[in-house]
Amino acid sequence: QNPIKAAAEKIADTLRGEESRPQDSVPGKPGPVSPPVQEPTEPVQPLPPKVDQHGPETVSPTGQPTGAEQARVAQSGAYLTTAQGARLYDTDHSLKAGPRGPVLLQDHHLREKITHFDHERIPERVVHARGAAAHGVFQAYGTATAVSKAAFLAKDVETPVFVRFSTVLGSRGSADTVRDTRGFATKFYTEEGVFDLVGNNIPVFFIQDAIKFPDIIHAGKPHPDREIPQAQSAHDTFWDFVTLHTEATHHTLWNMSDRGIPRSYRMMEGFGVHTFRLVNAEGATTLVKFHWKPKLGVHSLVWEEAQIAAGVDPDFHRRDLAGAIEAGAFPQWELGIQTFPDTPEQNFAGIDLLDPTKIVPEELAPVQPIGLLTLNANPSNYFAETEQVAFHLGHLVPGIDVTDDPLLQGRLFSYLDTQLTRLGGPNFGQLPINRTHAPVNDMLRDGMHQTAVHRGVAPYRPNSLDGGCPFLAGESTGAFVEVPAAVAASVKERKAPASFDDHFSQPRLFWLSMTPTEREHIIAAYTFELGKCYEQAIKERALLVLANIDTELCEQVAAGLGLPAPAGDSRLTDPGPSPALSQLGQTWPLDGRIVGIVADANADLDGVRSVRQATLDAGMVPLVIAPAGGTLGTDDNSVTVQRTFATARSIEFDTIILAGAAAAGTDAHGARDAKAGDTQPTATDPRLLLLLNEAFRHGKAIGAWADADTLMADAAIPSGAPGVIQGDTATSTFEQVTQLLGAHRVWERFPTTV
Ligand code: HDD
Repeated sequence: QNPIKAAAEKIADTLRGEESRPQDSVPGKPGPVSPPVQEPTEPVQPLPPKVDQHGPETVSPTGQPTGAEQARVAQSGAYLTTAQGARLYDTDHSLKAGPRGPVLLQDHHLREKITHFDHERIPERVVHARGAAAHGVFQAYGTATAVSKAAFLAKDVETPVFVRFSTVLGSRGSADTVRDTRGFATKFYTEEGVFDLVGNNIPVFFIQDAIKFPDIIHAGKPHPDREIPQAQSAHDTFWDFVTLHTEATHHTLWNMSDRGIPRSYRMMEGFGVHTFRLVNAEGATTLVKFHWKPKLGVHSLVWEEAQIAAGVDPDFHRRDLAGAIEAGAFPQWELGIQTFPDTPEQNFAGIDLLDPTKIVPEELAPVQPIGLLTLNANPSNYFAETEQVAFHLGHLVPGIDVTDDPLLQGRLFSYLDTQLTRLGGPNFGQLPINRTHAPVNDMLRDGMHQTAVHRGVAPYRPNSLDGGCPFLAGESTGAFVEVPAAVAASVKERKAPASFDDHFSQPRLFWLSMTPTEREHIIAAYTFELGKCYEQAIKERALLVLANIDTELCEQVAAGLGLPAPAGDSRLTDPGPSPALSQLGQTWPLDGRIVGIVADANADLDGVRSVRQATLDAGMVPLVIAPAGGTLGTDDNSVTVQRTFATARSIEFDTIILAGAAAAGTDAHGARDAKAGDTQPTATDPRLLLLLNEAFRHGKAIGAWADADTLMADAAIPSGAPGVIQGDTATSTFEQVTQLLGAHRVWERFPTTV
């Protein structure tokens, strides 16, 4: 058989989804994962779509593939065709009058190819333009049935989901690791219709009323004259606004904390932010706040890592999410609710539940778990799924309703409206990623991009010509009926309630809940961001705001800016800490963590192999780093190199382990300096020293199982420093390092200046 034809047929088979998933890799089922965790970036057959990828309509409620319907529609048959299905014999040359002649207008393929290309882009999201997403499954515990009749919350019900994470300010091509809030939007394809939970990784918002949203976003986006800086809050307009509009203080403080620079989307909390209203089968209502709790804990980068990643790997978070899912380390979150009685005051412990700049501390209202989210499949096509997904807070199901939070109310308008421009018309709900899994029988008709072929002659009610169809449902037949919540009789006015006036006591609560290390990071963040502002008046105003949070915070930032600190506010109270707000002090699972193993040809390669295996066994990803690429050791027992001193940067690794002789620093010379026939050891490669020094300063565990004193000293790592392990064997070194990894970083090394 013609080999090209054979290859084409193989690709066609793959596109039809005929390859089978490994039997034991059951997406959505927590527990042992398969295939075993491996380096995410290693190319693995089959060709795309790979086993870790799904299209929107290829996943059953349990996450099982149901047949690659989408791939079939978009790509069926082995031959390249026009959009009309005519097979093509050449796509490399335009039709010309002779080989050197002018191009002929009649070349339909040329015109179709170029025209389609010219229109490939759609407007990016006005906010949250940069994002990454994954498919998954939500498995309800049944613990919410007392407060909500939503069918997908009933015990053991499994619901397919699509989750999109994002940054707020940057453009679609901006870096992942900038200091910003992260979006956490979840689409539940329930049997009663789509439910969207459109939240953030920060539980409070900058503003209390949606009418201020254009103001905060205009202030945060790049300056309108030069369009700089990209994806940053460290500039005058942002700080101008948030210091004049002090209801932004709480959210800004969270942004300046480690929450503004997450280590991974997999290690972020998510919050519905607003208070929602749940309704149970008896019609009783409860006010709730939604929380996503990551199984891997809440972890952050340090600022220097975030900055390095923005240059070295701008796709850091996107790559991490896709890589973990591809490797079988499926990220998981528990969905939880804080519940509050639905009283006319809509107030809990003195906190106005309609004010989206306030949290209710978990110590006052514990988060009760109601289900488990597992992300188990990467999208097959970024544009079709991640870019075209359209979330909306008005996508509700019976059992979940909104409240009068003025921020939420404005959002209910904005999300539908924005899709009309972004997705080009009112039929975006028909896009595969947005389609509900419930039966649809609407009377919406026509419009741009209508792909449904509606039948009947009477798209109106009442009608007799279509036999009265479709019929109206009642509550007993699953209708979504708004909760008849009372509205206090009042007059029309543009005002906020007095209970929205307190802008500082919760920022102070947050500050007082931080450990010294976290406080140090906050001080450094404010000092950096305000240091990037030009206008003195803005810096001075920011210090006045900080004086209302905490005197020490204000004084330290003032010292960094070289400005006098305004007098502390004598009215500062002590609300007491909420320990749940701190990210430190616990031990977390290690799934998907990256272990860098530095080795060279003279290293203890048996030890390297055993550390690699132990890393895999622990559900982590080992990456061997060597002076140059290729393999180390003899052909039949070699170790593959995944990173070289040129491609490895410390940000990628959660720990660095130095193998045997490499640790001595005598032979780990760079490929750059090495020459064939070198017998004498050359000086240690400066890139290795940088790797170690950065890993040290960023609080990462470092291990070695040969005498590494000289190398550590050269890398400016003090002798006896915490978290630097000198082991006897590969195994004991690995074990000691692993002990440290559970705490995420070696916190004893902080505070530092990063
Ligand atoms: Fe918003 C997108 C989260 C307030 C207007 N928002 C968007 C996304 C997230 C949030 C996660 C990205 C969804 C995706 O991945 O497609 N937004 C929030 C949260 C808010 C919030 C947690 C406050 C609690 N948003 C907010 C307000 C307005 C908007 C007050 C307007 C008045 N948001 C939008 C939008 C976007 C959006 C312009 C842009 C793209 C889109 O909706 O689909 O409509």
